[in-house]
Amino acid sequence: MKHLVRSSGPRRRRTLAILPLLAAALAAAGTALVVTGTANAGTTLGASAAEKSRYFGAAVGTYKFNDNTYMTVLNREFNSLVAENEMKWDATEPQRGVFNYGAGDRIVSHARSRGMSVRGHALLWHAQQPGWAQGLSGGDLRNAAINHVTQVATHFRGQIHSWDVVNEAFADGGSGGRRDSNLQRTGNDWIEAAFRAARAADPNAKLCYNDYNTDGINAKSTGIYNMVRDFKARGVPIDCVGFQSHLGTSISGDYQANLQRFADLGVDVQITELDVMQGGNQANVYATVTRACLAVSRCTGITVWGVRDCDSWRGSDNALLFDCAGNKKPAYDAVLRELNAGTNPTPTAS
Ligand code: G2I
Repeated sequence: MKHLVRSSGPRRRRTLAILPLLAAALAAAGTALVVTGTANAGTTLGASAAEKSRYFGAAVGTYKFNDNTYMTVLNREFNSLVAENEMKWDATEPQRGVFNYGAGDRIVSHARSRGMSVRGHALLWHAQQPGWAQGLSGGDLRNAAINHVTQVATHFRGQIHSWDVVNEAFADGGSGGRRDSNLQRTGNDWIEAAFRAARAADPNAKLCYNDYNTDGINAKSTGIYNMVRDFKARGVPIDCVGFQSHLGTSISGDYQANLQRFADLGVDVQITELDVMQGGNQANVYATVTRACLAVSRCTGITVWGVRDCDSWRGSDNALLFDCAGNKKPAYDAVLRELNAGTNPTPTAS
Protein backbone atom coordinates (compact mmCIF):
# COMPACT_ATOMS: atom_id res chain seq x y z
CA MET A 1 0.00 0.00 0.00
CA LYS A 2 2.74 2.43 1.01
CA HIS A 3 4.55 1.58 -2.18
CA LEU A 4 1.49 2.36 -4.28
CA VAL A 5 1.11 5.77 -2.66
CA ARG A 6 4.76 6.59 -3.21
CA SER A 7 4.62 5.62 -6.84
CA SER A 8 2.18 8.36 -7.77
CA GLY A 9 3.45 11.72 -9.01
CA PRO A 10 6.75 12.29 -10.87
CA ARG A 11 8.20 9.01 -9.75
CA ARG A 12 5.24 7.14 -11.24
CA ARG A 13 5.69 8.94 -14.55
CA ARG A 14 9.34 7.88 -14.63
CA THR A 15 8.29 4.31 -13.96
CA LEU A 16 5.78 4.40 -16.77
CA ALA A 17 8.36 5.90 -19.08
CA ILE A 18 10.73 3.00 -18.67
CA LEU A 19 8.02 0.39 -19.22
CA PRO A 20 8.50 0.15 -22.99
CA LEU A 21 12.24 -0.26 -22.45
CA LEU A 22 11.58 -2.94 -19.89
CA ALA A 23 9.19 -4.70 -22.24
CA ALA A 24 11.76 -4.55 -25.02
CA ALA A 25 14.41 -5.97 -22.70
CA LEU A 26 12.09 -8.77 -21.63
CA ALA A 27 11.16 -9.50 -25.21
CA ALA A 28 14.85 -9.64 -26.10
CA ALA A 29 15.49 -11.95 -23.18
CA GLY A 30 12.54 -14.06 -24.28
CA THR A 31 13.91 -14.25 -27.80
CA ALA A 32 17.31 -15.19 -26.46
CA LEU A 33 15.72 -17.96 -24.40
CA VAL A 34 13.87 -19.30 -27.39
CA VAL A 35 17.04 -19.25 -29.49
CA THR A 36 18.93 -21.09 -26.76
CA GLY A 37 16.09 -23.59 -26.48
CA THR A 38 16.12 -24.19 -30.20
CA ALA A 39 19.89 -24.55 -30.29
CA ASN A 40 19.74 -27.19 -27.57
CA ALA A 41 16.55 -28.86 -28.71
CA GLY A 42 16.85 -32.56 -29.27
CA THR A 43 15.63 -34.03 -32.50
CA THR A 44 14.56 -37.37 -31.06
CA LEU A 45 12.32 -38.28 -28.14
CA GLY A 46 15.17 -39.82 -26.17
CA ALA A 47 17.60 -36.94 -26.70
CA SER A 48 15.01 -34.31 -25.88
CA ALA A 49 13.86 -36.12 -22.76
CA ALA A 50 17.50 -36.56 -21.70
CA GLU A 51 17.98 -32.80 -21.90
CA LYS A 52 15.26 -32.60 -19.27
CA SER A 53 17.00 -35.37 -17.26
CA ARG A 54 14.28 -37.84 -18.11
CA TYR A 55 13.97 -40.95 -20.25
CA PHE A 56 11.61 -41.65 -23.11
CA GLY A 57 11.04 -45.35 -23.60
CA ALA A 58 9.06 -47.89 -25.57
CA ALA A 59 7.68 -51.34 -24.91
CA VAL A 60 9.24 -53.83 -27.28
CA GLY A 61 8.78 -57.42 -28.39
CA THR A 62 11.78 -59.49 -29.44
CA TYR A 63 9.71 -61.05 -32.23
CA LYS A 64 9.99 -57.67 -34.01
CA PHE A 65 13.75 -57.39 -33.68
CA ASN A 66 14.28 -58.57 -37.26
CA ASP A 67 11.95 -55.88 -38.67
CA ASN A 68 14.18 -53.15 -40.07
CA THR A 69 11.62 -50.35 -39.99
CA TYR A 70 10.80 -51.18 -36.37
CA MET A 71 14.44 -51.32 -35.30
CA THR A 72 15.33 -48.10 -37.12
CA VAL A 73 12.66 -46.15 -35.23
CA LEU A 74 13.40 -47.90 -31.95
CA ASN A 75 17.13 -47.28 -32.08
CA ARG A 76 16.81 -43.70 -33.24
CA GLU A 77 14.08 -42.41 -30.92
CA PHE A 78 14.16 -44.12 -27.53
CA ASN A 79 16.61 -44.26 -24.65
CA SER A 80 14.74 -46.78 -22.50
CA LEU A 81 13.11 -50.13 -23.22
CA VAL A 82 10.63 -52.35 -21.44
CA ALA A 83 9.65 -55.88 -22.41
CA GLU A 84 6.00 -55.93 -23.50
CA ASN A 85 5.70 -59.59 -22.46
CA GLU A 86 9.13 -61.22 -22.12
CA MET A 87 9.71 -60.60 -18.40
CA LYS A 88 6.25 -61.63 -17.19
CA TRP A 89 5.75 -64.67 -14.97
CA ASP A 90 4.50 -66.99 -17.73
CA ALA A 91 7.53 -66.12 -19.87
CA THR A 92 10.22 -66.31 -17.20
CA GLU A 93 9.05 -69.32 -15.15
CA PRO A 94 7.05 -71.55 -17.51
CA GLN A 95 7.40 -74.49 -15.12
CA ARG A 96 7.78 -74.18 -11.40
CA GLY A 97 11.44 -73.56 -10.60
CA VAL A 98 12.44 -73.66 -14.29
CA PHE A 99 13.44 -70.21 -15.46
CA ASN A 100 13.73 -68.93 -18.99
CA TYR A 101 15.47 -65.59 -19.36
CA GLY A 102 16.42 -65.83 -23.05
CA ALA A 103 14.05 -63.22 -24.49
CA GLY A 104 14.38 -60.88 -21.51
CA ASP A 105 18.16 -61.05 -21.71
CA ARG A 106 17.98 -60.22 -25.39
CA ILE A 107 16.10 -57.00 -24.62
CA VAL A 108 18.54 -56.08 -21.87
CA SER A 109 21.55 -56.73 -24.07
CA HIS A 110 20.09 -54.70 -26.95
CA ALA A 111 19.39 -51.83 -24.58
CA ARG A 112 22.87 -51.97 -23.06
CA SER A 113 24.54 -52.03 -26.46
CA ARG A 114 22.75 -48.79 -27.35
CA GLY A 115 23.13 -47.07 -23.97
CA MET A 116 19.43 -47.37 -23.17
CA SER A 117 18.04 -48.04 -19.68
CA VAL A 118 15.60 -50.88 -19.00
CA ARG A 119 12.34 -50.93 -17.08
CA GLY A 120 11.36 -54.31 -15.69
CA HIS A 121 7.74 -55.42 -16.22
CA ALA A 122 6.30 -57.15 -14.21
CA LEU A 123 7.25 -59.42 -11.31
CA LEU A 124 3.75 -60.20 -9.98
CA TRP A 125 0.41 -59.77 -11.71
CA HIS A 126 -2.91 -61.60 -11.61
CA ALA A 127 -2.74 -62.03 -15.41
CA GLN A 128 -0.21 -63.87 -17.56
CA GLN A 129 0.61 -66.28 -14.79
CA PRO A 130 1.92 -69.67 -15.91
CA GLY A 131 -0.68 -72.44 -15.68
CA TRP A 132 1.06 -74.09 -12.74
CA ALA A 133 0.78 -70.90 -10.66
CA GLN A 134 -2.86 -70.35 -11.58
CA GLY A 135 -3.57 -73.69 -9.96
CA LEU A 136 -1.92 -72.81 -6.63
CA SER A 137 -3.36 -71.05 -3.59
CA GLY A 138 -2.60 -70.10 -0.01
CA GLY A 139 0.89 -70.56 1.40
CA ASP A 140 2.03 -72.59 -1.57
CA LEU A 141 1.20 -69.77 -3.99
CA ARG A 142 2.70 -67.16 -1.67
CA ASN A 143 5.97 -69.08 -1.49
CA ALA A 144 6.04 -69.61 -5.25
CA ALA A 145 5.30 -65.92 -5.86
CA ILE A 146 7.99 -64.64 -3.51
CA ASN A 147 10.48 -67.12 -4.90
CA HIS A 148 9.62 -65.86 -8.37
CA VAL A 149 10.31 -62.26 -7.34
CA THR A 150 13.60 -63.24 -5.73
CA GLN A 151 14.83 -65.34 -8.66
CA VAL A 152 13.90 -62.93 -11.44
CA ALA A 153 15.08 -59.79 -9.65
CA THR A 154 18.33 -61.57 -8.79
CA HIS A 155 18.89 -62.68 -12.38
CA PHE A 156 18.50 -59.12 -13.69
CA ARG A 157 20.21 -57.48 -10.71
CA GLY A 158 21.98 -54.25 -11.66
CA GLN A 159 20.45 -54.11 -15.14
CA ILE A 160 16.97 -52.81 -14.40
CA HIS A 161 16.40 -49.14 -13.74
CA SER A 162 12.90 -49.61 -12.30
CA TRP A 163 10.86 -52.76 -11.67
CA ASP A 164 7.11 -53.01 -11.75
CA VAL A 165 7.13 -55.24 -8.69
CA VAL A 166 3.35 -55.52 -8.56
CA ASN A 167 1.03 -54.75 -11.44
CA GLU A 168 -2.69 -53.93 -11.38
CA ALA A 169 -3.61 -55.11 -7.89
CA PHE A 170 -6.42 -52.58 -7.35
CA ALA A 171 -10.04 -52.95 -8.42
CA ASP A 172 -11.74 -50.76 -10.98
CA GLY A 173 -14.85 -48.86 -10.00
CA GLY A 174 -15.59 -46.95 -6.87
CA SER A 175 -14.40 -49.24 -4.11
CA GLY A 176 -10.81 -48.06 -3.96
CA GLY A 177 -9.93 -51.53 -2.73
CA ARG A 178 -7.89 -54.45 -3.91
CA ARG A 179 -8.77 -56.56 -6.92
CA ASP A 180 -9.72 -60.13 -6.13
CA SER A 181 -7.10 -62.59 -7.40
CA ASN A 182 -5.33 -65.74 -6.34
CA LEU A 183 -2.48 -63.55 -5.09
CA GLN A 184 -4.81 -61.29 -3.10
CA ARG A 185 -6.37 -64.35 -1.49
CA THR A 186 -2.97 -65.28 -0.03
CA GLY A 187 -3.37 -62.28 2.31
CA ASN A 188 -3.44 -58.50 2.05
CA ASP A 189 0.29 -58.31 2.80
CA TRP A 190 1.30 -60.01 -0.46
CA ILE A 191 2.24 -56.69 -2.06
CA GLU A 192 4.58 -55.59 0.71
CA ALA A 193 6.12 -59.07 0.84
CA ALA A 194 6.86 -58.76 -2.88
CA PHE A 195 8.47 -55.33 -2.45
CA ARG A 196 10.67 -56.55 0.41
CA ALA A 197 11.81 -59.56 -1.63
CA ALA A 198 12.58 -57.38 -4.64
CA ARG A 199 14.62 -54.94 -2.52
CA ALA A 200 16.66 -57.78 -1.07
CA ALA A 201 17.32 -59.23 -4.52
CA ASP A 202 18.22 -55.99 -6.34
CA PRO A 203 18.90 -53.21 -3.86
CA ASN A 204 19.65 -50.59 -6.53
CA ALA A 205 16.56 -50.97 -8.68
CA LYS A 206 13.72 -48.52 -8.17
CA LEU A 207 10.70 -50.51 -7.04
CA CYS A 208 7.37 -49.43 -8.52
CA TYR A 209 3.70 -50.21 -8.11
CA ASN A 210 2.04 -49.97 -11.56
CA ASP A 211 -1.65 -49.63 -12.54
CA TYR A 212 -4.18 -48.27 -15.08
CA ASN A 213 -7.30 -46.11 -14.79
CA THR A 214 -5.29 -43.93 -12.46
CA ASP A 215 -5.25 -40.95 -14.81
CA GLY A 216 -6.71 -38.47 -12.36
CA ILE A 217 -7.85 -38.27 -8.77
CA ASN A 218 -10.42 -41.06 -8.51
CA ALA A 219 -11.36 -43.89 -6.15
CA LYS A 220 -8.82 -46.30 -7.62
CA SER A 221 -5.89 -43.88 -7.64
CA THR A 222 -6.83 -42.82 -4.11
CA GLY A 223 -6.78 -46.43 -2.95
CA ILE A 224 -3.26 -46.77 -4.36
CA TYR A 225 -2.28 -43.42 -2.86
CA ASN A 226 -3.36 -44.63 0.57
CA MET A 227 -1.33 -47.83 0.15
CA VAL A 228 1.78 -45.91 -0.85
CA ARG A 229 1.35 -43.51 2.07
CA ASP A 230 1.02 -46.48 4.41
CA PHE A 231 4.10 -48.19 2.89
CA LYS A 232 6.17 -45.03 3.33
CA ALA A 233 4.97 -44.67 6.92
CA ARG A 234 5.87 -48.27 7.77
CA GLY A 235 9.15 -48.43 5.85
CA VAL A 236 8.00 -50.86 3.17
CA PRO A 237 10.50 -50.32 0.32
CA ILE A 238 8.64 -48.55 -2.49
CA ASP A 239 10.32 -45.97 -4.72
CA CYS A 240 7.93 -45.22 -7.53
CA VAL A 241 4.42 -45.46 -8.89
CA GLY A 242 3.73 -46.22 -12.55
CA PHE A 243 0.74 -44.63 -14.28
CA GLN A 244 0.03 -46.78 -17.30
CA SER A 245 -2.00 -44.08 -19.07
CA HIS A 246 -3.86 -46.12 -21.67
CA LEU A 247 -5.98 -43.18 -22.72
CA GLY A 248 -9.08 -42.54 -24.79
CA THR A 249 -9.85 -39.39 -26.73
CA SER A 250 -9.57 -37.02 -23.77
CA ILE A 251 -7.64 -36.65 -20.55
CA SER A 252 -8.72 -35.82 -17.05
CA GLY A 253 -8.12 -32.21 -16.00
CA ASP A 254 -6.37 -33.33 -12.83
CA TYR A 255 -3.89 -35.70 -14.48
CA GLN A 256 -0.91 -33.60 -13.37
CA ALA A 257 -2.33 -32.93 -9.92
CA ASN A 258 -2.68 -36.66 -9.42
CA LEU A 259 0.97 -37.26 -10.32
CA GLN A 260 1.96 -34.46 -7.99
CA ARG A 261 0.08 -35.81 -4.97
CA PHE A 262 1.95 -39.12 -5.31
CA ALA A 263 5.28 -37.30 -5.76
CA ASP A 264 4.49 -35.39 -2.57
CA LEU A 265 4.44 -38.73 -0.71
CA GLY A 266 8.14 -39.07 -1.52
CA VAL A 267 8.04 -41.49 -4.47
CA ASP A 268 9.02 -40.99 -8.10
CA VAL A 269 6.26 -41.18 -10.66
CA GLN A 270 6.60 -42.60 -14.17
CA ILE A 271 4.28 -42.75 -17.16
CA THR A 272 4.66 -46.42 -17.96
CA GLU A 273 2.42 -47.61 -20.81
CA LEU A 274 1.24 -44.50 -22.62
CA ASP A 275 -0.98 -44.88 -25.67
CA VAL A 276 -3.87 -42.68 -26.80
CA MET A 277 -6.81 -43.44 -29.05
CA GLN A 278 -6.62 -41.66 -32.37
CA GLY A 279 -9.79 -39.94 -33.41
CA GLY A 280 -10.14 -37.25 -30.78
CA ASN A 281 -7.24 -34.89 -30.45
CA GLN A 282 -4.54 -37.48 -30.03
CA ALA A 283 -1.71 -34.96 -30.37
CA ASN A 284 -3.21 -32.77 -27.64
CA VAL A 285 -3.61 -35.64 -25.22
CA TYR A 286 -0.03 -36.78 -25.79
CA ALA A 287 1.16 -33.19 -25.34
CA THR A 288 -0.77 -32.83 -22.08
CA VAL A 289 0.77 -36.00 -20.64
CA THR A 290 4.25 -34.88 -21.66
CA ARG A 291 3.74 -31.42 -20.14
CA ALA A 292 2.43 -32.95 -16.94
CA CYS A 293 5.47 -35.17 -16.54
CA LEU A 294 7.84 -32.29 -17.20
CA ALA A 295 5.99 -30.12 -14.68
CA VAL A 296 6.35 -32.66 -11.87
CA SER A 297 9.94 -32.76 -10.70
CA ARG A 298 9.68 -36.37 -9.55
CA CYS A 299 8.26 -37.58 -12.87
CA THR A 300 11.36 -39.32 -14.17
CA GLY A 301 10.24 -40.59 -17.55
CA ILE A 302 7.64 -41.65 -20.07
CA THR A 303 7.25 -45.01 -21.80
CA VAL A 304 4.92 -45.56 -24.75
CA TRP A 305 3.39 -49.03 -25.05
CA GLY A 306 4.82 -49.97 -28.44
CA VAL A 307 6.58 -48.36 -31.36
CA ARG A 308 4.23 -48.13 -34.39
CA ASP A 309 0.43 -48.24 -34.56
CA CYS A 310 0.51 -51.77 -35.91
CA ASP A 311 2.77 -52.98 -33.09
CA SER A 312 0.15 -51.96 -30.53
CA TRP A 313 -2.10 -54.23 -28.48
CA ARG A 314 -4.81 -51.63 -29.24
CA GLY A 315 -4.92 -52.54 -32.92
CA SER A 316 -7.29 -50.24 -34.77
CA ASP A 317 -7.02 -47.43 -32.20
CA ASN A 318 -3.82 -46.27 -33.96
CA ALA A 319 -2.71 -45.26 -30.50
CA LEU A 320 1.04 -44.71 -30.92
CA LEU A 321 3.46 -42.07 -32.23
CA PHE A 322 4.49 -43.70 -35.53
CA ASP A 323 2.37 -45.10 -38.33
CA CYS A 324 2.91 -48.60 -39.63
CA ALA A 325 5.50 -47.42 -42.14
CA GLY A 326 7.49 -45.82 -39.33
CA ASN A 327 6.50 -42.24 -40.19
CA LYS A 328 6.17 -39.69 -37.39
CA LYS A 329 2.57 -38.75 -36.65
CA PRO A 330 1.29 -35.33 -35.49
CA ALA A 331 1.26 -36.77 -31.97
CA TYR A 332 5.00 -37.36 -32.28
CA ASP A 333 5.59 -33.73 -33.26
CA ALA A 334 3.48 -32.60 -30.31
CA VAL A 335 5.45 -34.70 -27.82
CA LEU A 336 8.80 -33.55 -29.21
CA ARG A 337 7.67 -29.93 -29.13
CA GLU A 338 6.66 -30.26 -25.46
CA LEU A 339 9.91 -31.99 -24.56
CA ASN A 340 11.88 -29.16 -26.12
CA ALA A 341 9.76 -26.34 -24.71
CA GLY A 342 10.55 -24.15 -21.74
CA THR A 343 12.58 -24.99 -18.73
CA ASN A 344 11.35 -27.73 -16.48
CA PRO A 345 12.36 -28.89 -13.05
CA THR A 346 15.05 -31.51 -12.99
CA PRO A 347 13.93 -34.75 -11.37
CA THR A 348 14.96 -34.81 -7.76
CA ALA A 349 15.56 -38.52 -8.04
CA SER A 350 16.22 -40.79 -10.99
O1 G2I B 1 -3.14 -54.99 -21.84
C1 G2I B 1 -2.27 -53.94 -22.05
C2 G2I B 1 -1.25 -53.82 -20.93
C3 G2I B 1 -1.93 -53.44 -19.64
N1 G2I B 1 -0.96 -53.27 -18.57
C4 G2I B 1 -0.05 -54.40 -18.36
C5 G2I B 1 0.61 -54.83 -19.65
O2 G2I B 1 1.42 -55.96 -19.46
C6 G2I B 1 -0.42 -55.09 -20.73
O3 G2I B 1 0.30 -55.50 -21.90
C7 G2I B 1 -0.33 -56.43 -22.71
C8 G2I B 1 0.55 -56.67 -23.93
O4 G2I B 1 0.65 -55.49 -24.64
C9 G2I B 1 -0.07 -57.76 -24.81
O5 G2I B 1 0.85 -58.13 -25.84
O6 G2I B 1 -0.54 -57.63 -21.99
C10 G2I B 1 -1.26 -58.57 -22.78
C11 G2I B 1 -1.58 -59.78 -21.90
O7 G2I B 1 -2.46 -59.47 -20.92
C12 G2I B 1 -0.41 -58.98 -23.99
O8 G2I B 1 -1.15 -59.86 -24.80
C13 G2I B 1 -0.68 -61.16 -24.88
C14 G2I B 1 -1.75 -61.99 -25.55
O9 G2I B 1 -2.94 -61.90 -24.78
C15 G2I B 1 -1.30 -63.40 -25.62
O10 G2I B 1 -2.26 -64.16 -26.33
C16 G2I B 1 0.06 -63.49 -26.27
O11 G2I B 1 0.55 -64.82 -26.19
O12 G2I B 1 0.52 -61.26 -25.59
C17 G2I B 1 1.04 -62.57 -25.55
C18 G2I B 1 2.43 -62.59 -26.14
O13 G2I B 1 2.42 -62.11 -27.46
